[in-house]
Amino acid sequence: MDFLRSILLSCFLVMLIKCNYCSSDSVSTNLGQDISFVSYQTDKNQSVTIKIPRGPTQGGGVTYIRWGRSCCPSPARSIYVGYVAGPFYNEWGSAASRLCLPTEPQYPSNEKIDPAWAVSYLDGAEYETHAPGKAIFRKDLQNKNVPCAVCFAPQKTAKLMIPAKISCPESWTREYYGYLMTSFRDHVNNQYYECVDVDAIGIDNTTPNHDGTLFYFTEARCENHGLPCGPYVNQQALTCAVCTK
Ligand SMILES: [Ca+2]
Ligand SMILES: [Ca+2]
Repeated sequence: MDFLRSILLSCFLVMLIKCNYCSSDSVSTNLGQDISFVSYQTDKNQSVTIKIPRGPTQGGGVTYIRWGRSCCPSPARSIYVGYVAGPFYNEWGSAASRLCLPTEPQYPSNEKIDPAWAVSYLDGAEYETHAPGKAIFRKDLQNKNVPCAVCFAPQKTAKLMIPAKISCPESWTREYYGYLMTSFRDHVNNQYYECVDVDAIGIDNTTPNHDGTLFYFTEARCENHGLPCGPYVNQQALTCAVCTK
């Protein structure tokens, strides 16, 4: 916002100069204070000061997906909630990302795709947390399907997912934290890392195993794999934090 104000003020100053109201040497400002001003000398040697109240310094907001939940943390607002979906875990091709599908899709055309194979498939998402997940998430999410919420955090200008942290840097707001999850290391469909909420839930009545696109814990390997042991621990689920500012 300050950058935009600087540009607007610069344009204003250029307009003043072009209109021969003043020379650039006679112009002064106090940008950065609560009330900005521009002072200049008119061609009749009169001193004129224009006050420009400062607007809010916050930005227009950012969006993020809260994986594993169907609501947004206050004061963020929910744009929509839905079902996580992505490519089948063991097929080549398609995409490398999951989507938060809305619960009410819109199909403006009734035309079927023919031939049926000339498409990219989206499948529902399942937790593959197995036995360790019962302790880590304090509930059994195995094979349950994954909800999501698309959230809008007003008055923010930046967002950041930090792996291996549950806290955010000073002056940042933690939107949520959880566990860093992605596709299985030996499946052919590669996926981005996503931050699944620490209080993740499963969609009701989705316990049957249909696979689809799958979420696994991520583990940092410290021994003989390049990461320092001590801060990083083998066989321990990596965390994550989603931060805004
Ligand atoms: Ca399922
Ligand atoms: Ca499964």
